[in-house]
Amino acid sequence: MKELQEFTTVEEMEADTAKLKEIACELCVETYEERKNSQQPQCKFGEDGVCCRICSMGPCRITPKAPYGICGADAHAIAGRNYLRMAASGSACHSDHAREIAHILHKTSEAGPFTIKNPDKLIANAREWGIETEGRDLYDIAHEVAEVGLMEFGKPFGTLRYLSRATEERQKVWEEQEIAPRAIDREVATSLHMTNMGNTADAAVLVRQSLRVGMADGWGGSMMGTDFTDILFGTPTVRETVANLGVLEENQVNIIVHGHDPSFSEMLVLASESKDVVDYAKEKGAQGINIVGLCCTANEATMRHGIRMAGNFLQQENVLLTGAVEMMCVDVQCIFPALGRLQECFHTKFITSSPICRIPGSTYVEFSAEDAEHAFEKAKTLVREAIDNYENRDRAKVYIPSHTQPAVVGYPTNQVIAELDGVTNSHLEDDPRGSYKPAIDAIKSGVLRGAVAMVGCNNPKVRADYSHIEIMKELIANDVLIVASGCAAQAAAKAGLMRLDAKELCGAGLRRVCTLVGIPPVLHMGACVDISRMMLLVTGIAKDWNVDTTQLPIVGCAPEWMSEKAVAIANYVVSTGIDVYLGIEPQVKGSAQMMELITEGTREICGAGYIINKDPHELVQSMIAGIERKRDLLGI
Ligand code: NFS
Ligand code: SF4
Repeated sequence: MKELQEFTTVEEMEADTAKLKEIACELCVETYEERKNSQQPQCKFGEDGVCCRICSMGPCRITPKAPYGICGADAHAIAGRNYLRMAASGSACHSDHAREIAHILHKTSEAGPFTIKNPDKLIANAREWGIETEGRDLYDIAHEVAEVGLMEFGKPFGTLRYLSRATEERQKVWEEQEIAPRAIDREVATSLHMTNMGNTADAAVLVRQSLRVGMADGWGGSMMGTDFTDILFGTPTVRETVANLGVLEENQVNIIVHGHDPSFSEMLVLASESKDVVDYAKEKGAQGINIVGLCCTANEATMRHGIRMAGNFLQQENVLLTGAVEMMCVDVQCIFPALGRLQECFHTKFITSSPICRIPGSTYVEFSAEDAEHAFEKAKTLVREAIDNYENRDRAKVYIPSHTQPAVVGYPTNQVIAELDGVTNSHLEDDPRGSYKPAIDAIKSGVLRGAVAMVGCNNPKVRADYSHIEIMKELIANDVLIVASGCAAQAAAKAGLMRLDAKELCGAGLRRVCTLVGIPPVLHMGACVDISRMMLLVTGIAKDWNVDTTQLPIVGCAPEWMSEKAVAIANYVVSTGIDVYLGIEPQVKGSAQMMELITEGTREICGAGYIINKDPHELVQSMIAGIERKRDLLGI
């Protein structure tokens, strides 16, 4: 019998990081750990959310002795405004990314380089929006869908189109509670307006707007980003890949794609596959071209091409420290400016590509929708430059940690359902989406206790990946199925939890489901924008069950979050009626009212809120208790 491959532990990953840090020390460069130490103690006012610098009378800081800012704003107003600004910025990030994708969709043509890979999804989206499809050229339809999508950002009247995908009950809640988002940009602008000096000082109102601007992301920008990306580059399907730093190759040209917007990385992947480029690499003495990913660009590329994943957020410096990277290509978001300095210690070329993300120390090669026609040629030139750079690699500086784990990835909503449908093979011919019934039956019978969406980042405030992995292991041991995205998904992949044989770590029920269906217990659903897929998955289950999303034994968890995007996400997940378990405290602690509003107050608006606990073991216990409570209420 084949022996079970070991799972990779957090300690082993930490040992790899320590070894790479030694290299950094020898080279006299710092990493995030030194910078974190040099920031200690971190500002308590900032940590508690009670520092205000939104006008030049300030900065004002709230203390017992100074309970009001110069204008009279109290801790609740200040913490509330800061919190809403985080949500608005997060929403802007995902949505602006989606806008760029929409512009790319608008630039598609038969001749390429950007084409339509999923015409069925395009047609479905067009029909949903009442766009004529009969007898029309595919690309005409695509351009109109893109235009209608782009109007969602700034339309003067009405609420977002995608809201109609939710359950009737949800739509009613959003309408009645006045959190149904209007145009995406409007919610972002309104949030900035409300938090400007001399505007809203009522924390409850600020929290309500946080929900609304979050919704503009999850049921607006992110959902569009995901849909349009599928139309352009294909809906992901199940495929095998490998994760962790060991995916870097000693004898190949290593190119890293890092960031979020997949249109740049798609071109690089295609360019690296063209025969003349591959031949050129061989001519230059390399065995091949190895494109690997970091952060959400890795998730996008792995789900569509099986591109291997070098790691998640806190591994970005590690990747460069291996000394084996010819080129690091980044697009937008979650990119350490530190990379600009770090690459100077190596032969690595650091390429920035977006006007949104310009970093000193990088070479800027713009990739944008305006210049879509030349994207492929530009990508080819870059790959050739990376190949030219291969001979400059200083072998004495190279250290590639050996850890890798195989992973099965690529479970968008319909794939999850189609796979779970395999439990009873009740898949109906005339229902292309597959039936949610087997999934519902598995939950009803208790074979599955419920599901958790594991999402979010790494944060140096806690051990990298420790909370993710501990929580996931405990959940699957308790028969809770996991869908994962973003850096949480990569933590799972690096640990081995996306292997089919990870079912050995599961409780009897989940193990049976995994065996019958042939899925790993942690399902990779993609990048953070793909959390919108999770919303649709939960909605589909709720509709077939004839309940509202808030009643399901399903929760969200971001144990190591750090980004403003996570605040936007948490707000739309809560708006969808799903509790969110956080391992890092939101920066509002200086206001008891804000703490109460985000943990309890939102329950009166949309039936869900945050549960915050810095101890991952306690967090997972409260999550399981929360799932069981929902089951009791459903009488199952
Ligand atoms: Ni999500 Fe993706 Fe990672 Fe966090 Fe950053 S990569 S959009 S924000 S750090 S999970
Ligand atoms: Fe101070 Fe008020 Fe200005 Fe904020 S808005 S900096 S609390 S004066």
